[in-house]
Amino acid sequence: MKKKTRTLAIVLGGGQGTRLNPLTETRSKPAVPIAGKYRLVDIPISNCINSDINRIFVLTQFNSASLNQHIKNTYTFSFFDDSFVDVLAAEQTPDNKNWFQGTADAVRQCMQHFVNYDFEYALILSGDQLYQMDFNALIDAHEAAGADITLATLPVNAKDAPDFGILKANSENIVTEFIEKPATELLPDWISPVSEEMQNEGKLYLASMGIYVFNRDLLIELMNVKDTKDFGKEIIPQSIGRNKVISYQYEGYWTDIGSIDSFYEATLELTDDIPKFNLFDNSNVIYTRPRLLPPSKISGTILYKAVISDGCIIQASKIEHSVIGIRSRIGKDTTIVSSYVMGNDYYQNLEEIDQDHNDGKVMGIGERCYISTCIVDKNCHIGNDVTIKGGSHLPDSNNNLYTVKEGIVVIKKGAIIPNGFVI
Ligand code: ADQ
Ligand code: ADP
Repeated sequence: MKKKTRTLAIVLGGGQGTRLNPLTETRSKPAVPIAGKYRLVDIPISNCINSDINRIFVLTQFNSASLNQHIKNTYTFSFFDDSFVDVLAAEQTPDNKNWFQGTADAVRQCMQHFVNYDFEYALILSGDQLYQMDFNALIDAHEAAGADITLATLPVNAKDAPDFGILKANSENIVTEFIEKPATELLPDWISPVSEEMQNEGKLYLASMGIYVFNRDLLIELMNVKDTKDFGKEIIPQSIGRNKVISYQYEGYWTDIGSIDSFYEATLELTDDIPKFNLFDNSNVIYTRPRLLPPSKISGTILYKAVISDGCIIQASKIEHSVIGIRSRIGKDTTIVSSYVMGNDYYQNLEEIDQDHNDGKVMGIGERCYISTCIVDKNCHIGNDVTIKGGSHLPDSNNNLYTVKEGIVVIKKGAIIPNGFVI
């Protein structure tokens, strides 16, 4: 089969998305804005496109206007091409009243759509990971090994291991044992022979990245067994020994961004001089919606380790170690430190700004504010003289304006924070 048609990609776009709340309170997880101008779903889709895999389904628990709009306006292929990116949302049917019960159940419920396509391998991807990977190398390895299932894997340390599926493989990379999210006290039994470099970094455990290649017929067979819900908890461990399951060890940068703190950390790492996730890589472009925004206009601002997206109007005094999203407006004498400001979906016109100015609620961030360790969701109206100081001194909390998780303050989408407000 031609390389182009041998693979069908399935992106697991998210369960309830509770770990990313409140960012997923009003939108589906794949639509969460990342790195100033992208959406989470752009990462796995871009990796597919960069690997010449152009038939992609995104499975999501609930549909949102912004997800559909984003996919429709971004991934339009030629009329003569069979490429597509399609969103499949959990749907209630006469036989099925349930939402997706887990990752395998999501694939099972959508299997009727997949089997209409010609493919040899199904590439199953997570929707909440930041990485740049050549999936063709993964599929070539799967093919060369004559595998039934291949898991992408990478070495992790003892602190991270309990969050992952951990496996052991023999000298031919055949997976011999697998345990989903082992308790810390079980870890001594799960040490793998890893390279000297990984040993020096304390990364002694081989983790599943939640990226799977399945042979078509096997996937159809496994999905016919109705009582399995999850790949990590059931399908993968049950396949060891029964099917040829291979480990494909990945060496590059990869991180999970499924929780507020990992999302925040991975976003701010983009401000490093040489970030591990490279947005400036010619051969690994991250695609997103072309918005034709004007260049950003910045006046009187000291910028230090700042990533500024298109279409911003910034008069702040200082922006440090922060990512500023599209169409952001930031007023005079404001300081922003270690924060991600997602930006706005549209511009207010001058009359609206004048009106809102009198009410102290212009969309964007006002004057003389101090904002640190914070994620500001889209379309927020942050007044003048507002102080938001996130940090470990703040206990976890939630109200209609903001949430605090592990010291990170998340201002909810569209929140109106009045003049002089202090967090
Ligand atoms: P987790 O990431 O904890 O572990 P899970 O919560 O099942 O597993 O999520 C995997 C992906 O599927 C995520 O992108 C998630 O958003 C999505 N997803 C979850 N439930 C879904 C649903 N009902 N419908 C649609 N999408 C859904 C998994 C593996 C581990 C592995 C880690 C690596 O189980 O073995 O180590 O991924 O991150
Ligand atoms: P998100 O997932 O980021 O919360 P939305 O569902 O709010 O996104 O949709 C965002 C899109 O809606 C943007 O692309 C923007 O073009 C459009 N949009 C939202 N609000 C407005 C508005 N008041 N005026 C014009 N366009 C808007």
